Amino acid sequence: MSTFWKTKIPQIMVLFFLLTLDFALSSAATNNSANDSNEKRWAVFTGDGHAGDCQCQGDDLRCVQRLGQWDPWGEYRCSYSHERRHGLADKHAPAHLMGDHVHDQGEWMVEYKYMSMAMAGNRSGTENLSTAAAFGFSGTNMLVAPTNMTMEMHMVHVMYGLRDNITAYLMPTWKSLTMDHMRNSTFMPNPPLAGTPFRTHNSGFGDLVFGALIRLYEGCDEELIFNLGMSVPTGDIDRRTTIPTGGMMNQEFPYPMRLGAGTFNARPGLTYKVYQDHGSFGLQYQTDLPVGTNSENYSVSTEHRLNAWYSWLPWDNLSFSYRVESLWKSDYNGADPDLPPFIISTNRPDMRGGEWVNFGYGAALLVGQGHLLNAEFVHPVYQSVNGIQLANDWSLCVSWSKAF
Ligand SMILES: [Cu+2]
Repeated sequence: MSTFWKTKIPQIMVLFFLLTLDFALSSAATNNSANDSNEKRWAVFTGDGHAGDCQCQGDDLRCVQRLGQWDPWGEYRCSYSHERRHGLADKHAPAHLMGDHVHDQGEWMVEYKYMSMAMAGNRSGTENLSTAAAFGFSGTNMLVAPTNMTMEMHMVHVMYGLRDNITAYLMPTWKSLTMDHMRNSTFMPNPPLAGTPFRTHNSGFGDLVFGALIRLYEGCDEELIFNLGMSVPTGDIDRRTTIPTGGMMNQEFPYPMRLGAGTFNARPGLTYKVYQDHGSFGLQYQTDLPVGTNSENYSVSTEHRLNAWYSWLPWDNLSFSYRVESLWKSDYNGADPDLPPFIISTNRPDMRGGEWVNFGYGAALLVGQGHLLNAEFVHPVYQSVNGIQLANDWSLCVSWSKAF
């Protein structure tokens, strides 16, 4: 078997596990609701003691109202109406994702999202390395090795329904990047600093993300949404710092400390969601593809993300999600001539790519008049990086949103 497929095995197994789990949960729920499960699925349930749970509207076969009481397993919830879905806590995908839902014509949504991602320690392939071992590794980190990094992002996400099936969105981003380093004991530019740590920081506007979400298909309890997304290079890639050399030299920030891609990126994606009586299930394929080369003669990683998640909805206003993500990133193309590759590994365009499998645990809460609070914690369970890079440790995303 080729090494390509060998490295894909954990991802494929995990996705298969999640699909199996979802079908098991969904068939268990169908069995629980016993009588008329067929009718219920197609939303013409008018039945028995729970008859008041649903009212159906003419021929469109969608439940528009649930008059039920406390219903911890959601067995009698009607999940088919998109109007109805707006009142449920799992109406959005887990917090780290976007492009998963559309709005009705004329409806606005405003969201504030905060993400913090931590990277800790050096890694090559699937092996962790000490800082001592990172110095000089593969002809880089000769002067300095990175040790930790934090990437914070503040995002304002505005959506507007142009048509019932077409929603436009705009998302300006603000980035705050912090990296810790250790100077090699043979550090030359400013010898008194040899063997000492230092921290660099860079913050400002990142790239501006916008696009349109086009619902290609809507069934009674499922929908398929295409994301015609892109980004424009509003993030600065030319900033400089004198901190590494203690003021001796003014150098450009290395690749991961830059605020944007420097290129226009295409960000097409596809999301499929299934609404069940007790929750919802989603699959998403999302890309980030730089177009051409930026002013510094390189282009950032092409990214492919495959996500599967399940949101369990024990109550209308509270849901819990479990998510699996497979992420593939290429190395950078080209190279910025201002970044000497031997100094530090973050100056190496051929040490940017890799493969990650992440698990995410989320919760969403609807409070007041439709305020949705969404939070998710993510950690990697598998990561294989090209060359030597900092290892991902964890990521947290929280958001507030409201549609009106
Ligand atoms: Cu929205």
